[in-house]
Formats: sequence, C-alpha cells, structure tokens
Amino acid sequence: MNFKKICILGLGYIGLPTASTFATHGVKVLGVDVNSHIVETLQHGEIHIYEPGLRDAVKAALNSGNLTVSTQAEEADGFIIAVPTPFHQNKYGNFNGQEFKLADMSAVTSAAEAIIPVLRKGNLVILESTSPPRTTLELIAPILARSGLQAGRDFYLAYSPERVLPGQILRELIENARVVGGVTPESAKAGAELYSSFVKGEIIQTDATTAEMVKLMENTYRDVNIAIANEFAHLADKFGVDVWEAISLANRHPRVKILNPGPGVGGHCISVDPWFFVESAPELTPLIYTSRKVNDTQPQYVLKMVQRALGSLKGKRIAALGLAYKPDVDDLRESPAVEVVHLLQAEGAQVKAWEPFRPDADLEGITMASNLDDALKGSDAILLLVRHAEFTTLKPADIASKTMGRAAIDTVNGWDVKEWQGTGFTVTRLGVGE
Ligand code: SAJ
Repeated sequence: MNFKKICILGLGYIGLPTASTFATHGVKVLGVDVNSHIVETLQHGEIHIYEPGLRDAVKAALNSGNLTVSTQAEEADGFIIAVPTPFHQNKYGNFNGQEFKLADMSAVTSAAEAIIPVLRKGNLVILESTSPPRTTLELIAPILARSGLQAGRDFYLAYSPERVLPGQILRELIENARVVGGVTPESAKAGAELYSSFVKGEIIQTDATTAEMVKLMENTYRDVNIAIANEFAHLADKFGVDVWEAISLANRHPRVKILNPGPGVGGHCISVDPWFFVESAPELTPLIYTSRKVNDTQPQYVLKMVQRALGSLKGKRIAALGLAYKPDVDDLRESPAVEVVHLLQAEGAQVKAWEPFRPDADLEGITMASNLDDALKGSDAILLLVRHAEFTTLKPADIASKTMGRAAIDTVNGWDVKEWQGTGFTVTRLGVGE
C-alpha cells in the first residue's frame, strides 16, 4: 500500500512522537487532537509535554511541511488512534466482593467515531491505545461499520501496541520490535507496511486479539514482578535485611532478574493495564489482582516507614523530593509519590514538594516548592520519592547547610547511606530492616 497521508488521532505521549516520526520520514501527517489548546500550542511550535528530544523532533516535522495539526480528522490513506485509555474514577467492577477498576474507553470510542465521516474504501485504521482484549473486533469494527464499510472487507483494520518507554520514546519508536495484529492477514500486512516507513526493529504480523493480549501481558508481567520486589522489601524489613543487597545478590543467579521495590507503581500504563485483564476475566486473574493491590498499597507502606522514622507526623515539616511517577520524566499521572504526600498530610505533616520537572504543577492540596532550597527551608526531614538523576547526586553536606533537619528517608535506594550518616543524618531506607 502507498501511504501518502495519514491522520493520527490523539497528540499525547504516543501520538505526538509517532506523528513527528512519520513526518520526518516523509509521510504527510495530520495530527488531530480534540483539545484546541494542544493544537494551538503545536501550531506555535511549542509542545505541551516533556520528553527528551521531542521538541526538536516536532519542530523538524513542522518545518518539513509534512506535519500539520487540527482539531478535525480529514480524509487520509491511514488512521492511527493513539488516545488515552484511563480507568473510570468513580466506577468499579466487583467479583466475589473484590473491587476492580474499569477501563474508560470513551476517548477511543470518540476517536473511532471521528473517523466514520472520512473513512474511504481501501483505508487502513490502526488502534494503538492499550485496550481490553477483543476491543478491535468488538468495539472499533462495529463503530466503523456505521460508515457503511466493513472492516477486513472494505478497509483494513489492525491493532498495534506501542511499547516505548517514557524518557526514551523517540529512540524506541524506531528501534523496538513492533507487533501488528490485523482483523485479517491483509490488514496486518497493510499495518506492517505503514510502520515500515520508520521502524527499524522487526515488524511481526499476527491477529488483532493476540496483539492486544501481547501488550497487556508485557505490562502485567512487569507489574507482577514489581509487586514481588515490593513484597520482598516488606519481608527484608521484618527480618532485618537490606533488600537492595539481597536483590543484587539474588540477581547473580543466571535466571533471576528481580526488579526494584519503591513507593509504588505509577504512570498511565503499568498501574492501569493489568486491570484490563481483571475486568475482562476476574475469575481467571487472582494473581494479577493481588499484584495490583500490593503495588497500589505501597504508598501506605511508605507512610508507615516515615512514621517509624519521625514518630507522630503532626506538625512535622517534610521536604518531599520528586512527584513524577518515575525518574527523569515530568509525568505525574497515577504517581505514587503524589499519593504519599497526600497520606503524610492526612496524618498532620506539613509537606513541601519539589519536582524539578514540573515546578509549577497544580495539584489539589499539595504545596509546591519553587526550588530545592525552598523545600528544605525549616524542614525536619527530607524524603526521597523519585530517583531523578539530580536527586541521587545531591551532596548531604550541601543539604545539611540548608536545613537543621537531620532525618533522611530514602524510598528508592537513591542515596549512599554511609555518606549521609557521615554528615550527621539519620537515614531510613525502604526495605531495610533493623
Ligand atoms: N517501577 C518500580 N520498580 C521497577 C521498575 C519500575 O517500582 O523496578 C515503577 C516506576 O517507578 C513507575 C512504574 O513502575 O512508577 C512504571 O514504570 P516503568 O518504567 O516500569 O514503565 P512505564 O509505565 O514508564 O512504561 C511501560 C513500559 N512497559 C514495560 O516495560 C513492559 C513501556 O515499554 C510501555 O510502552 C509503557 O509501559 C506503555 O506505554 O504501556
């Protein structure tokens, strides 16, 4: 197939890098977003999210003339849906008394509906948004059938998961292997042809539901493995062991690769996607469900740890370092660090949060520091919540000169305990028992 022009619906963390990468590889792209503010920002050559290299990539794409942006879809040879699939905030499923979260597919539904009036015979439609199994067949195909055209007969329809790691999106988009699952083999082939315009990794063709499962399996596998790391941290705490040392020793075994414990699992992927399996088959997913619960309650474990270090939190002033869901990104979605701050405050602590990637973040009930010094001023304790590179290189002597507080609490193994103790700090670390 020859793809002269494609339309990408959703200009977020996946859609925007994908649009600019297609454009810089010679494909005409119309990037579409329902948020007019995002479209205007891009039209002025600015971007609304932080991802290393993205600003330059978008600029190059716009300057090439291949990327244009709009709030409206137009006729094209191919369409890619890359909108978010969060879960409902106030709606839950229930299985044997166990509550589970439910996917909110409204953005995917709206994006598919926006394609109906511009869909033509011979087009290709690809869903990239992470979705519960069978979404392509049972949600997207029927919506698009309202155009009078049938998926697999009149147009090609496929599911292709993105697998890029925030922080490395532009490189991984090109280098990672890509799975393309079609509702027919011809649909998979058409999808593979489209991605071959820039993907250097292997492009593997399969069916749509397999591709949907592949995506969910990848992130669920990671979630379950982080859950066991968190549980090991609880055990190490109980038995007077340093979990970080124990993990590094266990990982010397040739077939063991334990991940890192921490304050919990955040972001819009790993903390969300396993729920799509649970929702689709709660009777078959007790392990996945329990792992989600372990990771979701990890912020409460951090609260207990802080209480152990500081006693009652009433009136205690805490400098919280990092609010992002993981190191060196600006994304605060589902961030366990944010939840930890809320929990500390509920116990009476006065928390000032410093997030260098989002200093102006506007989070209900959270006081943001304007810089590190501001966070430290008058603090009783310094709490490390995210392993941002600039936090791991902090010098305890420098910190000591800016605050009288001498309690350092590390939830991510970011600090050299001896160095901090040597400067007079009492150090409490997640997963390190006494
Ligand atoms: N985390 C830990 N311990 C670890 C690793 C991560 O607690 O050892 C936490 C992080 O701090 C963060 C969360 O887990 O809060 C998720 O971070 P992550 O780096 O594991 O993953 P994401 O959500 O940024 O990106 C994942 C990736 N999937 C896998 O690695 C299987 C990425 O490739 C996917 O494209 C992305 O989800 C997605 O969009 O689905």
